[in-house]
Amino acid sequence: MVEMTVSDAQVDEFARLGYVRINGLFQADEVDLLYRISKADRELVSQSYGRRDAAGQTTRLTLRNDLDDSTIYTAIVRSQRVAGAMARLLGDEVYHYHHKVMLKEPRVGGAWEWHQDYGYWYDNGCLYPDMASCLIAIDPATRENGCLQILEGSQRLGRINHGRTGEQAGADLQRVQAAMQRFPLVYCEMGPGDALFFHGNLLHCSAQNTSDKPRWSLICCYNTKHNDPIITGGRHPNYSYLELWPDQRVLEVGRRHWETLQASVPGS
Ligand SMILES: O=C(O)CCC(=O)C(=O)O
Repeated sequence: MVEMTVSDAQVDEFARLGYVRINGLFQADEVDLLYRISKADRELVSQSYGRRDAAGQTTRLTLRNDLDDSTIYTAIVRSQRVAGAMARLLGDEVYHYHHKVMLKEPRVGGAWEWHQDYGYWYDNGCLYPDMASCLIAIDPATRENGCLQILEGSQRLGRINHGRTGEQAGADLQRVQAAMQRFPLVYCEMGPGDALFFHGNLLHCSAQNTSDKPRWSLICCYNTKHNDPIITGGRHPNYSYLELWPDQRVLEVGRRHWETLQASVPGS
């Protein structure tokens, strides 16, 4: 069982490059459960909604501000491996800001335009950009199925203004183009269970999925305790203590979640 702690070198890398990638953060049996559960979870799909990109193509996601302790998603959000690592990277206690499953479907899955997450989290009353996400691949993510793209080190630009691009918030394109000449573009091709921790000001996007393979991922987003939003009633929650769970809970909770899903299948 992996008891993950982030090294000083990784903390330094996160500060310099705006991201840290940890391959195999979730082991085969854990990610296999996450895969089976998410693909069989009819509620997840029925609660999903679409966001149109600039070209009019739609990509879907299911976003949750709340934690349901009987689900594998929550066990991952609460895990030392993700939340504990995130606290180390951001240098403070973190709380759950939201999590989402991105459902980029074959052939139809639209793009996510260039943006910074803090570009719009700012509007929720967060004073500091001390916020970050951890993307965990459920399906293999490749250039063909529209893997995440990042501009390495671009978090150093600070927050860029965002406007509407399709139904999404996109960063000012003149600045994105200038940033593209200054920071290396990295295609984050990932295998199931690989994780990418990335800073709220890191410029990122993903292309349309023109392949015949889905690209689903779980993204867990955290805010720091010192950055409790200055307004209440925003799109995502204000600070509340996040209880962290030992890493083995992912398998324990995941197995129970899978059994519950199977028991709910008509005719089972
Ligand atoms: O996973 C993707 O394709 C993009 C996700 C993203 O940009 C985000 O969640 O901010």
